[in-house]
Amino acid sequence: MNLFDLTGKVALITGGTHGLGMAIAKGLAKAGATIIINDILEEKLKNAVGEYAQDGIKAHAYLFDVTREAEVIENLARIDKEIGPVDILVNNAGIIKRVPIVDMAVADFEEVIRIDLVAPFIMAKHVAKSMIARKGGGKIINMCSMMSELGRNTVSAYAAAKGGLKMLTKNMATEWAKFDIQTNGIGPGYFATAQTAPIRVGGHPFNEFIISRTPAGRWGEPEDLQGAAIFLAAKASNFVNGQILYVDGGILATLGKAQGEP
Ligand code: NAP
Ligand code: GCO
Repeated sequence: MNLFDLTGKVALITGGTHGLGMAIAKGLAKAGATIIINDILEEKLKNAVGEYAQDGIKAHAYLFDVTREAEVIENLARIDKEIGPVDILVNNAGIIKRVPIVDMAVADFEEVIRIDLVAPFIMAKHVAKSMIARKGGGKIINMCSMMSELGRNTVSAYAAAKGGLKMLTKNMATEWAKFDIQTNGIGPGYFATAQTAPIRVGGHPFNEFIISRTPAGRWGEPEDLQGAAIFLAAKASNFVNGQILYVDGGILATLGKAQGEP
């Protein structure tokens, strides 16, 4: 249905060299978008372009750090010239550090905030500026998290960033909706990627905890996010603003079940 057709649209997915970003980029490509990815490591970009090509997708790769505003401005200008203006921005790049608050170095806390909250601000600020100037509207999708709503031991910096990103999403929506720019978030539950591998594989007890805490009874697979991403990137969501669409297998819907409960 053309409500979900992205043909002719240019989509920039930050950190789209693997994990959720790559799955989202492949989904947007399937819907017709031209795909642009970025990363901070040349090698990862090169490998990713090859992986996209195996799926018949031409991924345009740009090497820059989303936390450095000068690099963002320079590369957005290059993208404009070489590919075309960005119609869809997915603020996907992110890190996590799992350290109890009392043991966490301030520098580590600040690094997580910089990449997971300040960088989406920098990226969206400059993409929206261009969208407003072109009077063509656009779509901005911020990768939120269960930690936009819930706390968990050892992820204070990440939760502060993702909670902030939820509210930043609402503010972006407030300021930019009048320019026909829809800003929303996707809130994944627990997904099987490199980021969660340390708490999921090798018999880690958190694996069973998540399976029991998730009504769907499993970890998310990156492809589970493609439908939500296409919806929020397409005409179908033109009157949706400032919403966080949780794709979590039901985690946020339930208190969970007691030991031994069916
Ligand atoms: P991931 O496997 O760790 O991938 C994160 C990506 O961001 C990597 O490609 C990484 O590049 C890139 N990146 C990090 N810092 C960057 C920077 N300064 N500039 C440019 N790129 C940078 O994470 P994921 O699991 O796919 O998650 C993707 C997003 O979804 C993150 O925002 C994460 O917080 C969020 N999320 C994940 C889950 C989950 O369960 N996995 C759930 C909810 C939300 P390098 O590999 O080169 O460092
Ligand atoms: C953690 C996980 C989570 C997931 C995700 C959940 O340590 O709790 O890494 O933070 O990445 O954000 O939605």
